[in-house]
Amino acid sequence: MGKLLDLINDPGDLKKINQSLLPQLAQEIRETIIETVSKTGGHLASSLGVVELTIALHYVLDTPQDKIIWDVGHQCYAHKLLTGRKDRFSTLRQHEGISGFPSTSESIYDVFDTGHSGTSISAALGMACARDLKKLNYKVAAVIGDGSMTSGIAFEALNNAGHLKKDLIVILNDNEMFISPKVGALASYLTRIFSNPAYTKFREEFDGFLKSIPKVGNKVHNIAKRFDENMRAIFAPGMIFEEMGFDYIGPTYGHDLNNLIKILQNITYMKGPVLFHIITKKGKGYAPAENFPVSYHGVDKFDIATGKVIKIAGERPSYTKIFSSTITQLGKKYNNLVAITAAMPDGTGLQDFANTYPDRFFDVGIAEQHAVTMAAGMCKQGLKPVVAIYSTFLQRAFDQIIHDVCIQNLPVIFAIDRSGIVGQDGKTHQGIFDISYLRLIPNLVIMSPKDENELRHMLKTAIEYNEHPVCIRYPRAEVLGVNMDEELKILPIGKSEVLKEGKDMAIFGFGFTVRIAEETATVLKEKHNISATVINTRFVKPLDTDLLKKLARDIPCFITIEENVLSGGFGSAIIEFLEQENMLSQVKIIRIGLPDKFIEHGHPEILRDKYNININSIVSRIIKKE
Ligand SMILES: Cc1ncc(C[n+]2csc(CCOP(=O)(O)OP(=O)(O)O)c2C)c(N)n1
Repeated sequence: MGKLLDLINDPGDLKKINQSLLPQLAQEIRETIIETVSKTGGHLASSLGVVELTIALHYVLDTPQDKIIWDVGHQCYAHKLLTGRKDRFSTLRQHEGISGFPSTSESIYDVFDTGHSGTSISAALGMACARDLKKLNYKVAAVIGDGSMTSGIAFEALNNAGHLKKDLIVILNDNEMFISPKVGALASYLTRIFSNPAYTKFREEFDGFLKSIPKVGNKVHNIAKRFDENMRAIFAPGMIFEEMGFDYIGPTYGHDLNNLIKILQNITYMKGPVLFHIITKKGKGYAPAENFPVSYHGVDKFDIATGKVIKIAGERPSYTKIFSSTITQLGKKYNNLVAITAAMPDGTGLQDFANTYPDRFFDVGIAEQHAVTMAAGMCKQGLKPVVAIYSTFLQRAFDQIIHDVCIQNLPVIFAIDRSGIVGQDGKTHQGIFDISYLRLIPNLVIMSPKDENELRHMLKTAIEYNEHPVCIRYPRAEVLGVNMDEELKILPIGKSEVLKEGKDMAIFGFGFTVRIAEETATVLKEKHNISATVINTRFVKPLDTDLLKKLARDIPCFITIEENVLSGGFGSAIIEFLEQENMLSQVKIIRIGLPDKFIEHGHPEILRDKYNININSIVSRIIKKE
């Protein structure tokens, strides 16, 4: 027999398939996802966990008129396969291929762009409000994981939705995992609900009752609801969602297609906001992902038979790894050093610190805003907090950085990983705005290391420095493989390092781009006999103003290279300074950086080539003096 998936070009085709065959379709979808991700890398475990849910939703709802919003969106692979993208699925996350996240520019079935946790309920509620005001008639469903439900914005949306009473379906996909094992009181609460045997038995019976109800309108549902409310009062403690104004259905096993379809069909007849709580297995159907969901949350290319990630020979460790070993080492000497992560102990490299100093490690859930303000509180009372958050997710905490840390000038340390181009995760994940959004904040010190050795010195410097909050920005990249100093040094704040002297131009790199600056200078010398001074800028704030003034007097042309948008970036900082000193007219400035647009997904080297952050294009721009 041919494949069922071959018959499906859109959800209309899915509806033509006999319900009894849907488990086979689920199997085919799983195989396709595993096969593809083994070649492209991607978010495997989360996508495998929602295959049945995805089929059931498209089977029951009438998409794209009805709207499904995937929270984070990393679990959307089955959705992509069912909505016209199976032929391009092999291009997943590749440059000019399909995105690894829902993308409204890619398909009418992707109704909202997502990538950051917790936005789905707000967006869904907004669509429900628009529907009602425009007197239209469609259903809106938000699919949100138990991890993303810990985001502040998700609570804000639940609170508002319970009050507005719009028809809205929220599906809580509870796999008891975030990227790492679940944390927080809400997660424990959800576990209590479904691990209470009396309640579980009651729920099974109630689910059976609910799915046996024919589609006859509200009357039976009202009876069912009253019955449910009474029983719930006996069996379920708290009922947080009911108290917030939702009808709560569940917990239901999320891999039984018939059950899911029947319950979803009935939910579509319910009025007001409904929260459908399903229990799924992260990585479902692929043993390595089921057994090691953390490693298979986001995975590189792997061998399907063994589950082993295919390592590139000679690969060096990442900057994250160096940050990890250094903070763990420094934790020994500084016993007021504490580390905070927003649900990413592995991604940020804090897991070793957590294992070594469990009392001084805090995983706050997907709650970047809270992480920053909590760090401010800790700092105020004499601790030295390091908040490790990826550049893109720190955007969430912009106000907390200003209002809670910088106004009070608290010496919190921000370890900002994955700054610059991150690659395959694309526009929602690029770390290309942080120089701009941080540089404008008074009191903040912003530094970036030229290599892994300097990263270690910067961490030590930041810990010893108590005058201002400090940001250390480093890339998602393997390290350069330089020699490591035995002794960690304290670097002078606001001082750059001149790596090479030349008279024709000054090339400034910041962090990752210092290497590019050095290599550009070498090519300029060898091929064009241009001699360049090369500067490891180290600090974008405060700038090394003495050095800048001296260079502006002696050298006619400055080149700045950054992996950040040009608007508000580090080249702009230099222009602003020279303008303030009335020196701008003395220097020709060429800024290399990213344009005023969102940068798509693709391998970082492809993106660097496309956006001209590579040696050849920089050299040719310099020669043309553009
Ligand atoms: C604001 C924000 N912080 C961090 C992340 C990184 N992140 C991606 S998925 C994820 C865990 C999500 O857990 P859950 O919602 O339970 O989904 P699951 O992967 O378990 O299906 C995290 C922390 C993010 N996408 N957005």
